[in-house]
Amino acid sequence: MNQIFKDKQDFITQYRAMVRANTGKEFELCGSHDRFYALAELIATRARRIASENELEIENTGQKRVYYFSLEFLIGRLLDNYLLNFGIRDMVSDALKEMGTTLEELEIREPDAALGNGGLGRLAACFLASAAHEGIAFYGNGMRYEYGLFKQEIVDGRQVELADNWLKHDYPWESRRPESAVEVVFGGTSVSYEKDGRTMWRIDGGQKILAVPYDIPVVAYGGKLVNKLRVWKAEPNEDLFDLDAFNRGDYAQANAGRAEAEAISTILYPADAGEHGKILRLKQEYLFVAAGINSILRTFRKEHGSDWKLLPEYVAIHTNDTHPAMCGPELMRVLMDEEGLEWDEAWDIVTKTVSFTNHTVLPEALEKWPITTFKPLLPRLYQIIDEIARRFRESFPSDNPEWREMFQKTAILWDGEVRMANLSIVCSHSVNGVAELHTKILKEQVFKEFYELTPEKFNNKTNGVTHRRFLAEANPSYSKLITSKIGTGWLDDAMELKKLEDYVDDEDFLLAMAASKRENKERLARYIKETTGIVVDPSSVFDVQVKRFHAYKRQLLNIFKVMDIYNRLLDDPDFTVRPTTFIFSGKAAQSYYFAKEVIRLINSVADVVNSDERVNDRIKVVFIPNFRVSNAQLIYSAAEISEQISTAGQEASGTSNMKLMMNGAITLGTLDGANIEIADLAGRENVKIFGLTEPEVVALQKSGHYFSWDEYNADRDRLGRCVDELTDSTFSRLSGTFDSIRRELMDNNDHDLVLKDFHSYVQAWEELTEAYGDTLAWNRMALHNTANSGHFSSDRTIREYRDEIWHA
Ligand code: 4GP
Repeated sequence: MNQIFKDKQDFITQYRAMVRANTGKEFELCGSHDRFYALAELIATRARRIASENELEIENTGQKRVYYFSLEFLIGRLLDNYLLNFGIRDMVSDALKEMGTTLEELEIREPDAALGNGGLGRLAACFLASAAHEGIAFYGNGMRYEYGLFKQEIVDGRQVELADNWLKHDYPWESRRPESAVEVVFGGTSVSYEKDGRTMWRIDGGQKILAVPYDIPVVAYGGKLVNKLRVWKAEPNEDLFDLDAFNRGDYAQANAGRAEAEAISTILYPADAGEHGKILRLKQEYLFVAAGINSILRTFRKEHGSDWKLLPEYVAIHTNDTHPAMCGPELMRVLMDEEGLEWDEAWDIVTKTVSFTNHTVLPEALEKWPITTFKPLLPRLYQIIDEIARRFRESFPSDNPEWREMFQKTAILWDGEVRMANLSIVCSHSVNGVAELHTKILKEQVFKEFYELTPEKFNNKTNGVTHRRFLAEANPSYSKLITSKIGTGWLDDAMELKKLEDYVDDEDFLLAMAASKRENKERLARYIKETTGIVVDPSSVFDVQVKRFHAYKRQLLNIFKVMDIYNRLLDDPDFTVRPTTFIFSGKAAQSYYFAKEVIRLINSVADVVNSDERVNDRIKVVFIPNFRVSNAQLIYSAAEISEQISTAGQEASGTSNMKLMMNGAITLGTLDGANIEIADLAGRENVKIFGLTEPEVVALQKSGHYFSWDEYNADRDRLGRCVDELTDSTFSRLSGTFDSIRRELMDNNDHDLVLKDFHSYVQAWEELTEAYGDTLAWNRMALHNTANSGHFSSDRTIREYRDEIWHA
C-alpha cells in the first residue's frame, strides 16, 4: 500500500488544514458539503502527485501508452473507491467518527458522475480501474458533458426526465488544463497546394472551436499507480465573441458563437444502443477524436520526435464502439497533411495502432451519417474517408462469386451514408465482440463478410466488471466474511475467490452468508422506503432486474410474470408462491416510447398489487427511480435472483449479470450474452436457464411460422388474460391503459418473443423460488456463483486486451 498519510493523526491534521485552506473556517463550523469537498481535495492532491510521478516514469521507461476513446465513462462516485484503493478507508472512517461525522454522510455529497448511458459507459469506467490495477499506462479520452444522463423521476407511473446538473458545485477530482487545449475546426473548405513537388491539403476557413481538457485521476488498487481520464470541454475561441454586436447592445448575437461552441459539450445523448442522428452528436464525436489524437501526437513528438513509424510501438488507440470511428481518418489527416507522410506510410501506421470493440448487434445502433451532413461539416475528413473506401473497394477479391453482396455489405459509403462500423473495421487491426456468443454472431451474421475477408482481425474479449467496486465496496458484510476465510488476496486477484469452494459444506459459513444478505436486504428496504414510500419485507425473496429499458431486455416478460402470479393468487385457492419482492430499476431513452410504456406498466402493476391486501403479504412490486452507479451498489448486494432474460442473441454481453453473480444472486436467464459463460462457470445446477436458444430464435424467425395469436389462443386463461389486462381496467387506475404494448405483441407479432418464452420463464421462476426454501442449499448455490465469478473481473478482461490487442 502507498502510505499517503503516516497515521490517523497525520490524516486528521492534514484534513483540518485543508478544510481551513478551502473555507477559511474550522472543521467544526463547516457543513458536510464543505467537509466533503475538502476531503476530496486532500485525496485528489495526493492522487495528482502520484500521477505526475507515474508520467515521468512512463516517459523514462518508454512504456507503451494505451488510449481508450469512449464517448461515455460512467464513473459514478469516486471517494469511497479511492479510499479503498489507497488502503485508508477504515482509517478515514474511524477518523471521521472521531471528528464527529461519518464517511457515509460526506460520501453522499459527491455528485454521481453520470457521463454514460449504461453498459458501454460503465464498462469503460471498469476498464479505467482495472488497467490501473494491471499497471498499464492507460488514458481514458472522453467528453466532459455539462449535463450527465438525465435524472429520472416517476410521476403517475411515468418516467419524467430532469436535467442532471452535476457540475453545479464544481467537481473536486478534475483539474483543468488550459495549456493543453486543442483547436478543432468544423466546416471550411479543403484546398490543395503544392509543397516540394507534392500535392498537400489544408482547410481554409471554418469554425474554430477550442477543446479544453480536464484530467481526472484514476487510482489503482494499492495506490501505487495513478492513471488519467481526460475529458474535453468545448469552448469558443476568443474571435467567436462578436464585439460589434455587444456594443450595439445585441447580447444574444454577441454570444451566439459562444453558445454554439459550448453546445458541443453540453449534453450526453440519452440513447443507449440507439439512434443518434443529430449533427451535434457528430460534432461531439469529431471534437473528442481530433482533440485526443492531437494530444497523443504531441506527447509522442515530445518523447520520440517525428519518427512516426514508431507510433504503433509506443501507442495503442482503442475505439469503444463506433462513436470514435473517426480516429483512423483523423490520424491519417494529421500524419499526411501536417506531418507530410505519404498515404501508404500513414495507412500502415493507422491500421497498426487502432483497434475497435463492437457492443451491440442492434442494426439501429450501428451508426450511419448522411453524407450531406458529414461532408460540409468535415470536408477534409470526408475526402480521406472517400479515399479509404475507394482503396478498400479496389483491394476486393472480385473473383469471389458473392462479391456483389460482399461489396455492398462492407461498403463504407453506401446509399448516401457514411457507415461508421465498416469504417471502424477497415481502419482497425483488431475487432472484438464482448462475449463468446456475441463474437460468434459478429463473425457469422453482423460482420460476416468482413470476417470472410479478414478472419485474423476478429477476436472475443468477454466483458468484466471491477470486483473491488461491485463486491468489496458495494457489499462490505459479505466482503468481510470472504476475507475472514480466504484473506485479502482476492481484492488483488479475483481468481482467488475460487478458494471459497472449500466452504460449500460449511454450514456456519452458509448461514453467515444468509445473515449478510439479510443485512443488505434491510439496507435496501430502508432505501426503498425512503425513495418510494413502499415498505418491503426483507424476508421475502429479492428478485431483481436492473438495467436500461429496452424491448429486447424484456422487462415486459418479467412484469407479465408478476401479473400472472397476481391473477392466480386471486383466482386459484391452491396456488401458492414464496413471498417475493420484484425489484425493477433503469432508465429508458427519452424518445423510446415503448420502453417508457413498459416503465409505466410496471408502476401501474405495482400500484395495484402493493395496495391489494389479498396478496400484498406475498408479493410486492417496486420500481426504484433514477438508477445510477450509487444506488446500483445497494441493489446488487441485496439481490437474490438476477433476472437476465433478453431474447437470445440480442444482449451482446450484459454486465449486471456479472455484478449480481459476484454478490451471490442466482441467474434466472436465457442462454444469451455472457449468461452462457456464467452458467458454464458457476455450473448449470447453480443457475436457472429457460427459453429459446439463439439458434432456435433465428430458426423460428426465419421460418415465418411464429404467430403471437397462437400463443395467446393456446392459453387464454393465463397468458391471454395478461395480454387483455393491458387494455382493460385492471391496471389502468394510475394513468390509463397500455394499448401500444398490446399492439406490439399482437399486431406486430411480438418481435421479442415475449409470449413464446412466457411459460418456460414462469415455470423456471417457480422452480427457483421453490429451491429458496432450503437455506443451506440456496446459499451453497450462491457461494458457487461468487466463487466462480473471478473470471468476470475486468482485471482479466483488461489483461486479455493488453496481451492480445494492445501488446502493451
Ligand atoms: C451494451 C450492451 O447492450 C451490453 O450487452 C454490454 O454488456 C455492454 O454494452 C458492454 O459491452 N451496449 C451499449 C450501447 O451500452 O450503447 O451499445
